[in-house]
Amino acid sequence: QKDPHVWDGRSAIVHLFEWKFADIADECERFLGPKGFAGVQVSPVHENVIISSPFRPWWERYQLVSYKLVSRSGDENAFRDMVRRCNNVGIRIYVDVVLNQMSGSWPDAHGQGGSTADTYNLQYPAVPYGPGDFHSTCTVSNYQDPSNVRNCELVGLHDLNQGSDYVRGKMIEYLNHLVDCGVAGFRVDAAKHMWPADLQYIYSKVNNLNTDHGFPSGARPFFYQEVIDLGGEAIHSTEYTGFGRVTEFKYSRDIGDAFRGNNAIKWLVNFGVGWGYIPDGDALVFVDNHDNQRGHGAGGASILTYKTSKLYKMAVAFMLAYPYGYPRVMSSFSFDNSDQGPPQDGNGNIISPSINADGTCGNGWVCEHRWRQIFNMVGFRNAVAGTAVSNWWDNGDKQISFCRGNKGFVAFNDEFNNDLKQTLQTCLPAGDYCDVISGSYENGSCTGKTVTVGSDGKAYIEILSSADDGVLAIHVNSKV
Ligand code: QV4
Ligand code: CA
Repeated sequence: QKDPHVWDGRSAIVHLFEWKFADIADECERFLGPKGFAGVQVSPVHENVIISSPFRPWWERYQLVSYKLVSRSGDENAFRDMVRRCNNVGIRIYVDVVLNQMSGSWPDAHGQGGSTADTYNLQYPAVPYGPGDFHSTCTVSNYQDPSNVRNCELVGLHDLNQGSDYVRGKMIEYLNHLVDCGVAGFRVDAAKHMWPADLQYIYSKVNNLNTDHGFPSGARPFFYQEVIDLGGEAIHSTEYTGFGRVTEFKYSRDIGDAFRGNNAIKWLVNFGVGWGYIPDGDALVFVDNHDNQRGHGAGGASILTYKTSKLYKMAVAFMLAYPYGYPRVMSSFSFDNSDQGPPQDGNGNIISPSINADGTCGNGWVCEHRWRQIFNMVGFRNAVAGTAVSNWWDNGDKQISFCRGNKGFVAFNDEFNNDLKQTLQTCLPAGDYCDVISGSYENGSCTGKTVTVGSDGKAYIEILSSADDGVLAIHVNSKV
């Protein structure tokens, strides 16, 4: 259950954080499919408590009232329509599922679908769950004690007992409902706060993927689990890698530190397992996620986000160029404070992104996935699939380059005051190539810099420290 079941030649997913289903369906057809993305992680799809103070924060979606498919992103019909339209153009859907808990305690709790709950007395009639389905109301406070982490409440969120047959049964039913809709898999929220054996049991009972949506018969759903393991705690990622992938948070922290200049990027030569991370095939990797881009979760000041755009684009380009883990690109809405919900009107309806003439987003949406330097590197990753890193070069500090077989070449200048001006081995066949960072290769011509590779595979590479971007990337599909 570590295989994302993507179309051939595709290899990166994007988290369309808080997007509405109808907008995701459009985005699959008009952008993600044509650009070669492999899938979308959608925000939680179950019915959540509507929170009005603070006004409709993004995090209300992690507080459940029921497993009905109704939220600010849309209802079940909209969800089913999105999954079908995305699958048709080669974009898989992965749902963020919350199995650890229901909601915290809120007066007069109700959801988008009209379900209500008496959260103080652990009554969730729309599932139904009652007091006997929960752990005690102790607080998660000691990360050296696995029982405390797993059997107590995370920030006051009422903690379900996944050891109970009834509770597991409800979760399996929920996941099967989503499989029936045509999803390819799941991000499992707060997996660290559940016992590995309980999760393994639940995953094993989920149906094979729906063959009506183009999955081969016998395909098992993909599970990637949110386990924050930066070391120093009692619970380890490896407790979960036997039955699914795990989010590698060390990667997110360390790639931020590297491109921020705290740790010279020459050390990225053995990034991944060489840095003590979980095995390649077990890892789901990212530069930032919806939590740590706003100071929640893990990573603190190391994390790069859209707000530090030049370094961010370099880190994302490295993630997509370097073969370790399965990459997830973050796509955000812009925010000033960490509670702020997505662009919304006074009634709490989410406002759709608008698309500008240059392809970027408006209406408060950042859409990092529509930044040329990012989506073109998704194309790079697809072009170099199956090749290894070779001909690593560095200047002993913060300038590096490497080849991916004879299919792609990438260089980075992370020095704030020094230009990169070098003749480097690119490993590509002789010819002229379009740098897909400074421009795009479109209809046979290049809108950016052109790099000339000689018959010895070498090319003169220049990245000025004053340039908009600190990366240069060429590949077999960008030959002019
Ligand atoms: C408040 C107080 C608590 C108090 C509680 C009860 O802070 O001390 O006990 O009231 O009175 C929101 C509020 C939070 C509030 C809580 C309960 O921010 O202040 O507690 O609701 O009502 C997201 C947000 C949380 C948010 C939660 C639920 O990040 O701030 O809490 O949604 O709405 C750890 C975990 C890891 C987790 C990470 C953030 O190991 O699993 O923290 N990451 C995932 C998700 C994340 C989500 C959750 C888990 C919970 O990625 O987005 O939390 O589902 O590292
Ligand atoms: Ca728990």
